[in-house]
Amino acid sequence: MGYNVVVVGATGNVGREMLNILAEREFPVEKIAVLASRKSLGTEVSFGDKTLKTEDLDTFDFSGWDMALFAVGSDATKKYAPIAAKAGCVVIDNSSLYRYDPDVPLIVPEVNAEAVDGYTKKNIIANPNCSTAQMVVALKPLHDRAKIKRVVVSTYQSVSGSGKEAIDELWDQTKGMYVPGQEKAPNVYPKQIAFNVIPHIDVFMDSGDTKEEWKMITETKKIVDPSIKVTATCVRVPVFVGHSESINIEFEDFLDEDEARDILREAPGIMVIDKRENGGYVTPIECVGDYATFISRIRQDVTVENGINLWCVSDNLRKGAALNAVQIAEVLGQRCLKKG
Ligand code: 2RA
Repeated sequence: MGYNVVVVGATGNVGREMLNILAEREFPVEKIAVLASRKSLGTEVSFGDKTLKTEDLDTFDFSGWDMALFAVGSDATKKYAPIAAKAGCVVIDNSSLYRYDPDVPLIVPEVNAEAVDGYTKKNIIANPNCSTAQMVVALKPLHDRAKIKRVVVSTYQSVSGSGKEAIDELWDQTKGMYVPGQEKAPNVYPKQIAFNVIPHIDVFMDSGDTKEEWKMITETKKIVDPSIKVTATCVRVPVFVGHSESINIEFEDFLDEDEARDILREAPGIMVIDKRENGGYVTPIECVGDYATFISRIRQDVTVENGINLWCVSDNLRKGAALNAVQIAEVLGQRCLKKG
């Protein structure tokens, strides 16, 4: 006896990865429906060895369906998630719409799986921002051992975080640098992304932070511990898939780098690759398609009493979005929607 699962936004990068991961992890699916907007109606998408035809989100009846993984923007989520939730279908939402709602659990299963139980308030569970997800997987085991006071994070985020158009822009701009007459002006981003980096993701806020930086701060507090002080600088880099982060952590108590490395080695969802030699660390190209949050460059920060620096890399379409959503579905099924 499996679950009746809907994937909303099945033709996008994240929606397709959700289907791939549901199949890879052999999630117990009784029935599956793949939905898209009218413009993508009938598009075929893969689910394991099956090919599914997308149905119309606008007319879909969510009654009788157990859970819906939403991989659409906030506007579509705002319109359709309440319809699904009201029909008794639990929504697992990848947009930012519900993340900050006190009545909606914001979940990274390796960190706060038990908070899934709170889904009943709105029949909605929120998936965190991709750059938050990989960071809190690394922070949680260290916080449990030596209570984190402050985090300073700089991100190096791939263009797939902005969607397919951004991937095409990086490709075309890079090609255009070598082929006269094929230059590609910035469109998705305000400045050229090929051979460049852009210290601006999402919109600017009055504080001078961008919304992406605000998300990392706010979501880390909600998922791990509201007492943790976080400051972030989020940067777009010319990488197709895979977000990287340089994370500086200050603790209440002293934590030795070797003990930190041992803790991370044992922590769920983490792969430590940390050798102080050429190539003894992970780069984004190597994380693509993997489930793990990779940690390298673990070392004492001797400029403060109790500091550690580390390097964190993960596939932003997987742990940063689709994998985390499927893991939430697994926890929801195991904890709350037991079948047969
Ligand atoms: C980005 N985190 O990387 C944002 C949304 N996926 O663009």
